Amino acid sequence: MKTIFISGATAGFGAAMTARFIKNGNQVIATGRRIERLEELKKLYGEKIHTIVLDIRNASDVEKAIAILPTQFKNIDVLINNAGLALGVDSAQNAKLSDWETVIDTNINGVINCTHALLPEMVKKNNGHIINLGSVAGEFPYPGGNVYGATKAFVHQFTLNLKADLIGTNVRVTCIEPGMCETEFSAVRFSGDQQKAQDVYKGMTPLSADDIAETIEWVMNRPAHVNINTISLMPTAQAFGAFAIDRGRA
Ligand code: NDP
Ligand code: 8X3
Repeated sequence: MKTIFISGATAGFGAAMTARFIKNGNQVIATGRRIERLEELKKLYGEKIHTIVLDIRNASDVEKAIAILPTQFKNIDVLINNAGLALGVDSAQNAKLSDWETVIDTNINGVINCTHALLPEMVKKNNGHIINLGSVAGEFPYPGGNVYGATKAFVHQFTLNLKADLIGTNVRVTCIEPGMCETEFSAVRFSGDQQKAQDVYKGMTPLSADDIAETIEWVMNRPAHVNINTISLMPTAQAFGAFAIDRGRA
């Protein structure tokens, strides 16, 4: 039985992980900003879950929430830095600065806030696993990916740099880097426009949130001497494109 802290358990990957991990005998600290969704999770999972209304962008709120965990949930085995978002697909020259700031604040500051709050205790007890949600967008550029992809490149490199620092301990670190997966991600990216969000997955089979949860469960349950550094996965129906060439102005 593991105690697993999940940022962003109110939707998508986080909700799928919560369901799968509890079903398979673990307990979960589920966090997110939407209180009504957290209340639903509490109703569903009872004593197996501790819910916290938490905006991971706020470092002192993160620290406080961890400091006052109930005894049953204090001994955290796994931190899953899952909460994150993209806003828009505008070209960099047309993007809103406030959107970029929100994405950086969530995908970078949120990850370092949770990591900073939980890592020292993992090192002290010489046991723990930090699993970060990167993206194929952190490796492969695409139009409109600008700051979102850059934050995921941060997550990738931060994971590997943690691994470098953690040599000599039993603390493990992993970056999971999915491609297209149908969750609320696109609805958030398109500011609630459900039609645009659905069109992203039209005519193809995307990954499901449970595909990601199952992969993370596998990573988490490797023997203690095995560290999975990164996993990149995408739908069979997704692939890479050719370079774009500007031929109009020669
Ligand atoms: P969803 O939009 O379905 O879920 C995102 C979760 O993050 C929600 O639970 C949301 O909860 C939480 N969240 C967002 N901002 C904050 C915040 N400031 N503080 C706390 N929680 C927050 O997206 P996915 O499940 O698809 O995405 C999960 C992760 O996977 C993200 O990091 C995303 O970038 C990454 N990813 C997604 C892919 C996809 O195609 N879906 C592919 C590759 C990576 P609430 O709103 O209640 O706070
Ligand atoms: C989300 C996947 O391809 O929309 O990280 O950027 S993608």
